[in-house]
Amino acid sequence: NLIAMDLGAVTKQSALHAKPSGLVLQYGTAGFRTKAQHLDHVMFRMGLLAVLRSKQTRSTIGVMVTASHNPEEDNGVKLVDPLGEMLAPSWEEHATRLANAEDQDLPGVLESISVEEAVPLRQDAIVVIGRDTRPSSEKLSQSVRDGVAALGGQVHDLGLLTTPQLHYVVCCQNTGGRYGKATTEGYYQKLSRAFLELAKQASCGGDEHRTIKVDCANGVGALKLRELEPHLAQALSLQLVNDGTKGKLNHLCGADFVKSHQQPPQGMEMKSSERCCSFDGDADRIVYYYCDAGGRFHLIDGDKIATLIGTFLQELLLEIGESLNLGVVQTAYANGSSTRYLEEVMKVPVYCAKTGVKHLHHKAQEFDIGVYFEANGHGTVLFSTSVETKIKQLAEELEDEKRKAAKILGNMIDLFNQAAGDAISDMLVVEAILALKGWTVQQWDALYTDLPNRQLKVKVADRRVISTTDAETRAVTPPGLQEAIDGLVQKYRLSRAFVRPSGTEDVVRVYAEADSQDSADHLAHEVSLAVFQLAGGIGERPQP
Ligand code: G16
Repeated sequence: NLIAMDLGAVTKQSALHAKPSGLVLQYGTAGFRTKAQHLDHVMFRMGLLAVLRSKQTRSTIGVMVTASHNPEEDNGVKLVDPLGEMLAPSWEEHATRLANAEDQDLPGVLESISVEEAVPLRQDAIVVIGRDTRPSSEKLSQSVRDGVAALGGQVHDLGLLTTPQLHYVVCCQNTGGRYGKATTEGYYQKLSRAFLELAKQASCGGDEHRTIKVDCANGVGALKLRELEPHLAQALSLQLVNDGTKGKLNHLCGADFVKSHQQPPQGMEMKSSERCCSFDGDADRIVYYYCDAGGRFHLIDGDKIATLIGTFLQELLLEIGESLNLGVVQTAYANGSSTRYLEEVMKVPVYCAKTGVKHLHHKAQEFDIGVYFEANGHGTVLFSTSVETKIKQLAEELEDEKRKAAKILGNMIDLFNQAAGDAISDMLVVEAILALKGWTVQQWDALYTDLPNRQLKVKVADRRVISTTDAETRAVTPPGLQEAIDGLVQKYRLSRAFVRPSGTEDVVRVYAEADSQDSADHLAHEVSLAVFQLAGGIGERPQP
């Protein structure tokens, strides 16, 4: 029978991708991530799993080989579900089980997943693969291909790709082209067409040639921006920094570095008030920043991107005369000032989800228009199908100013990558909004003032000793940790702090905010010490 034949091929192939014994990995915030040399068997097995998922959903499934913001030596893999979303949670469990099975148990685990999920084994399977620019990625994506082939699946290897491009392609592939053409060329065409329309609408009052400096984290974003640029017909010029020609991926550059260190990336020369932005290693995150006349660095993070977008969409809806239900989803890392601004000034409902776009995306789907962004710059906007249809219809039916606003909104809908947070798409969205509003980067920044904050990492023997509740804002274990944090927070004004185990790095993350930078720094340090003492810190004690 078919399954017996397949499993024979799997066992033979799997011997070439043996699992280091004793290694245990978890499907974390964004798939598996660890040192690249430990991932060969995981890649092969995710190829196998993608075939089962593809058969079960009768759809194309994506596999992305990347460790995104992690150091160059790391790598990782995540699966992309039929509509371009992150893998369903029950399949994350299968992924973990499969990745950790000892070699001899692999056929048994595959069989039990197939039975549990009622996978129609005779169904064809198609898997699309993408990878980032890490030195280890090419070989690891070959291991994914081997896994897909071992179970008789068909592979489309798209090679170097940004993560959001893979999500886009998978979504297009499974929606019969309604979302766009399922190629990178189709992606550039869709985004640039919408952007050029918006640029035209913005330039009615003057010259709208814009330039932006982009730190590409020495990653795949640089290659893809170079492919996109000719499509932008000079409505936007891109000056690429850290384009991968010399520096190391994510090293002293990229969105994660800029956000967590609150300083510009290496190699970025900023003239006063110039708009600059940073992508991360696989171009799914973006943060903006600029220097003022006094040389002070100002970070504009995901919260402020969400606020700009939310404000603009609200204004458009008002002009069109449509009251739709617009909500914003954030995580515990959202700056307190941003949440206050959204709730009190914009008067929109705000929800706090657990870290990981999969959680935010899910919540955002509950709204007509769901804006979701993590403070680290990962996010997008989701429009319900009925809203999309309605707005595009109104753009034909309405007159004058209302029609103009509906057209702008229609193009905005096309400009967002609704399959995933996307640095390229988000950058074009921000550039279009600033042009349409005639805003400078300072005007945008002035929407509200961030509360000073600090993020730190603490090394512990086993970060799983920390468990959390209330969207990760409170620690349940180890005993005494939350009480310690509560006591420390009380010492400072306007303060808040929480800790959580990272799902992408082997660290515990600490976040603190307070009324001054000094207080935020002290609070973060004291909380780090509490983690070190109560959660089994290893190595050097956290230094102030
Ligand atoms: C991934 C996730 C993000 C998350 C980040 C950090 O980003 O996609 O949603 O915020 O990891 O997660 P953690 O704090 O659990 O390590 P990326 O850009 O690395 O894919």
